[in-house]
Amino acid sequence: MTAPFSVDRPVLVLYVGGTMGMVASPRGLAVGGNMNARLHSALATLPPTRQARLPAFVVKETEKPIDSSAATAIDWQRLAHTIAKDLPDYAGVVVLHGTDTLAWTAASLAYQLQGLDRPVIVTGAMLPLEAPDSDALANVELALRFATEPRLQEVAVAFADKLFRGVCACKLHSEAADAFASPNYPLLGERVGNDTVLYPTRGLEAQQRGAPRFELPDYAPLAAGGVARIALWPGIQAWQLAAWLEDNRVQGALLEVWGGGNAPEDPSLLGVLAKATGEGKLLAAISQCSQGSVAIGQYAAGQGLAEAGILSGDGMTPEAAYTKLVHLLAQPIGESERRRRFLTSLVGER
Ligand code: ASN
Repeated sequence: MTAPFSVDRPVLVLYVGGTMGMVASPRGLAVGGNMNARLHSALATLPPTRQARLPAFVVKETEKPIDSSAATAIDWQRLAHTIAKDLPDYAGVVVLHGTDTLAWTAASLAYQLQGLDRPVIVTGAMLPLEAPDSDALANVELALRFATEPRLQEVAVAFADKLFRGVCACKLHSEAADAFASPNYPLLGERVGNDTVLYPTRGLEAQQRGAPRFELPDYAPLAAGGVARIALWPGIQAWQLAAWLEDNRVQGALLEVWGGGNAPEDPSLLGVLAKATGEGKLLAAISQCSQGSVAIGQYAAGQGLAEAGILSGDGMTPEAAYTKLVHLLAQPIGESERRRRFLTSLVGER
């Protein structure tokens, strides 16, 4: 990660799985291979002026590309290691990923690859590369163009003509090509006509990139169920929460509470939360609303969460908050440092 940026280097395209590379099978769409040839022949159908604007690229496929619904924290870790190892040889990286958990991977990569000095762009498609009216080609083209943009120094998601901060993106539509959004942060860039436009003042380079400081801890212990995600519902019972939080294997949990940071004022429920934080478990809360933030303690109905030691997740997406808990719990740091870092913006996630 020390080699200086050079536009002379090619872009590394990593296919890890997802619909973009899928082909029909008797059981429905399944992961296909041979992405190098398939991408080159698809890009060759673009008008020559657009082809001329694409950088040279090298395609690599993971040993066993997957449907991203099967991804785990181990896959996030493996991908970050691959990128960290190969990055010095490339101007930037494009990850071709399934859309279902694309935002989770992008958020996790952002924490692992802190201080990036070049672009890592995650993209995918709602339809396979060869399908009629597929969005795949346009997404690859967009990602390749941004992957050689030296002012872009972070993990981003390129999708449907838009470039999002990776740790702020989420999939909001299950069918439309325009499937991704970044509810609490503006676009980092977008396609306007035939041009790709970057808004550099919104990027990490301008805010807090600093020196490369990759953090590549072992996620394996957490991947075995170490962090739970629990959305509250009206009428949730203390015993139900306890079933999750009293298990020794659970080291942290993301709670999805109401509105601006509210939960039932039920002493037994709050008691379960306080017991868990008292045992050193890392518990954080975000809102079930996808836009806006939580400010725990603003309402009386949220005071109990504050008193139980629940960390405020501010305006983080579930993907950003969850992967941050995994990342912090995987590191050999003390509880107070974990809590401090959770409340600090590490890569523009809050
Ligand atoms: N199931 C696919 C995946 O996430 C969905 C897609 O890529 N559009 O791998």
